[in-house]
Amino acid sequence: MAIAAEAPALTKEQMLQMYRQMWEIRRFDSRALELYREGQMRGTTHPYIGMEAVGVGVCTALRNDDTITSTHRGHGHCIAKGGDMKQMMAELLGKATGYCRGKGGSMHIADVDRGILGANGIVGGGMGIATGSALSAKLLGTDRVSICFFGDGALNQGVLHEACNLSAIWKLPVIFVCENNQYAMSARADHFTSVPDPSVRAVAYGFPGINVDGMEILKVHAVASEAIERARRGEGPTLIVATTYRYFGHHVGDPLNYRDKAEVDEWRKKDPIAGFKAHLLEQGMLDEAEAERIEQDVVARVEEAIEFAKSSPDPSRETLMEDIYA
Ligand SMILES: Cc1ncc(C[n+]2csc(CCOP(=O)(O)OP(=O)(O)O)c2C)c(N)n1
Ligand SMILES: [Mg+2]
Repeated sequence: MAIAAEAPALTKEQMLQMYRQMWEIRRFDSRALELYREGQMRGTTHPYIGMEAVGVGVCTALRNDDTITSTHRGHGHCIAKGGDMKQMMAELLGKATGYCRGKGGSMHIADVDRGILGANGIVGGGMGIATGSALSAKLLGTDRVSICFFGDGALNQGVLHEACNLSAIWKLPVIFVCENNQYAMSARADHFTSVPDPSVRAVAYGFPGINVDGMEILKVHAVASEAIERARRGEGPTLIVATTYRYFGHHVGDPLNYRDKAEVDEWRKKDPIAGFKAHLLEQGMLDEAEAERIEQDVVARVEEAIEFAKSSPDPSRETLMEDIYA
């Protein structure tokens, strides 16, 4: 699939919102790591830091009624789709005001009213759900689309084959977005996937596949917009592979003994937030003072979310058996 010659026009307001959201994700996950290390959070957390351009680039092209399925590394997708940082942080701290009333933690955050069908601790777990959501959109006669975010580590889950084939046959409005951060836990993608660019697999299903630089938000947005419009027109799925990188370990306790610092430093030079800021400055859409104001505002909003979470009550004993499905 060729990238549209002309990327869809984004207003200054939309561009600044994208910039702000990338900062929100980075700050939220940085603080989540700290809270975990301070012993204030149980479970674990998987930071999305470094990958912000993918979630925000894709979700900016969506409507509120469009749906997304997410992964174990889901905070970025949730913020990008309009999730509430206070309820997210409360969930991370196990509080009754959290998205799952404190019983789900980092990997189960969902907000159906905003089309966020849930993070998922099962690698590849969102694929069937996203395809089902697209099927419902079609059966109901809506033009809503469904995004399935997944990692390179999920590329070889059998359900991906089933989801791709079925959605192609039925021309379902689903876009498979592989976030290829090149590692699944400590395993390098080239150790477990036979092709260097997995987007070529789309050929086997008869729909478009494209690889995009996942560190460049405008490129991600352009490719996602085209795939989304195609799906809305009833022309079926697209596979997007966004090449990206996670700056930190797989999760908070990762010893990171499988990649060297030089590699990380190379990727950090392509930082998605710094790159987009440079673009906005060059275009005259942002100046240093405004950038500073946005960053400080984001810092304050994340601290508010933490305060909200800390001051919220724990779930009560009486609710122990509520919301239990299995
Ligand atoms: C079905 C299943 N198998 C294995 C795991 C353990 N596991 C959790 S995350 C992960 C790696 C996922 O890598 P990737 O999909 O590339 O996502 P990333 O962590 O890089 O964002 C694995 C193997 C799991 N949660 N579910
Ligand atoms: Mg990965």
